[in-house]
Amino acid sequence: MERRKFFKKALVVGAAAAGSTLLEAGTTRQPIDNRKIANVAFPQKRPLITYSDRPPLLETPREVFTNALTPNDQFFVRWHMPDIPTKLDPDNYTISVNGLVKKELKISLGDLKTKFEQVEVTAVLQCGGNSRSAFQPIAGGIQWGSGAMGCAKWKGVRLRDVLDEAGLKKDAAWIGFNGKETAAYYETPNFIRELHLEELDDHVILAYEMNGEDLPYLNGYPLRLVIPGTYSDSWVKMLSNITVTDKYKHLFFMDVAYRVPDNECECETPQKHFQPTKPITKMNVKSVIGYPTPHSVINKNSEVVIRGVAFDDGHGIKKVMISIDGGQTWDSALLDDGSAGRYAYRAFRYGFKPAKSGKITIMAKAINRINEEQPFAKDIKWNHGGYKYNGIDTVTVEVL
Ligand SMILES: Nc1nc2c(c(=O)[nH]1)N[C@H]1C(S)=C(S)[C@@H](COP(=O)(O)O)O[C@H]1N2
Ligand SMILES: [Mo]
Repeated sequence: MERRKFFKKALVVGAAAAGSTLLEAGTTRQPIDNRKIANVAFPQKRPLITYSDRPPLLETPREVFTNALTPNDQFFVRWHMPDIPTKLDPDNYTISVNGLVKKELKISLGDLKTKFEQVEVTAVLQCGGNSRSAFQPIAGGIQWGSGAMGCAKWKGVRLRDVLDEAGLKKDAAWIGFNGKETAAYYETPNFIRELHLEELDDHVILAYEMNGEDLPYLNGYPLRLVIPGTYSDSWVKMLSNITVTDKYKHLFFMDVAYRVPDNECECETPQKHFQPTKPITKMNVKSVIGYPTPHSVINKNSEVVIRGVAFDDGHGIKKVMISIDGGQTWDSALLDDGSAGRYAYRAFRYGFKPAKSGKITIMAKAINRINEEQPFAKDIKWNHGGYKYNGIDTVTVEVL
C-alpha cells in the first residue's frame, strides 16, 4: 500500500513539443478543413493530411470523428526526429528499467505479455497543439487542424507493476522515458520525457496493442506509454528505457517545449512572454464535429444527423450542446452510453431538418461532470505555443 502513495490521482504530465524545433519552422497557415491529403504512402496508414513526411506529421481528417474509436490506419502521427528506427525485431526487443531501482531489469516483449497482468483502457490521445491553427493571432508550431487526436483501446501492462518488479529505492522521485529514435544532428536532444512519481496512477500503462492489433509502426511499435487524461506529448513511443532518478534532469523536451504560462488563465500576449511557465498536463473539455464537414452536401428538408466526439481529462462528459444558428440557441445532443469509460470519446448525435437553403453554422459545445465547458472561440486565452485550444467547434456548411 505504501507505493500507492506514489501513484496519487493527480496526473501531471508535460507536454512537449512543438514550440520549436527544426520541423516546425516554416509551416504555413492553412485554413482548417482546407488542407492537403498528400499522396505519399506511409506504412499501415491510409492517406492523411500531411504536414511533413520526414519526420512524419500526419493529421486525421475531421470526418473520422463520427466514430468513438479511431481506426489505426487513420490515427494521426507526430514524431520529432526525422530518423525513426525501422529494424525493430519484436523477438529481440527489450526495454531496460534502471537508475534508482533495487533490481535493474531488461524486459522482453514476451515477458511483458506473459509475466505481468494484462490490462486495457480506452483513452484519447491528443497532442497539446491540436487545433492550434484556430488561435488568433497565429501561434507558433505545426498548424494542426482538429485531427491531432484519436481514441483507441490500448492493451498492455501497468507501469506500476513494472516499477514494482524493479523495486524503487527510497529517493526515487522522477521517471524518465526514452524513445528508441535518436536525433539526426548531435545538437538535437533525444526525445525523453520525465514524469514525477506522483503524476502516475494505475491507469498509466505500457501498451503494445491498439484496437486489438500490434501498435502501428508510426504510433510507436512495439511499445509506448499511455497516460489517460493527459496530452499525448508524454506518451513516449517506441520505448527504449525507463530511468528512475531522485532529481529532475533538465531536458529540452521538458524545459522548453509543451509549456504554458503559469498563471490563472494560462495566457499571455503575443508581445510578451509570460514567466514562469508550467508543463501542459491534463486535457481540457473539448468536442469535434465529424459530420457534416464544410464539404458535405446537404439538401434542404433532408434529415441531417450531426455527429461527433467529446472528451475531457477523465471527469467524463455530461452533455454536448448543439447550435444550428451560429450559437444563438442550443439543444442537447444524444450521447452514447459511455460504456467505453471516462477517458474515451463520448460519441454524440443530433438530428435536424434544414428548412431553407443557404449557409448554416453548426456548433458543438461539450460540458463535463464538473461543469467545465468549451468557451466561444472569441474568449479563448492565447499562449505562444498554441497549446490547449478547446474553443466551441464550428462548421459552416451550405444547404442546397
Ligand atoms: N519516441 C517518441 N515518442 C513520442 C514523440 C516522439 O517524437 N518520439 N512525440 C510525442 C508527441 S508530441 C505526440 S503528440 C505523440 C503522438 O503520438 P502518435 O504519433 O501515436 O499520434 O507522441 C509522443 N511520443
Ligand atoms: Mo504533440
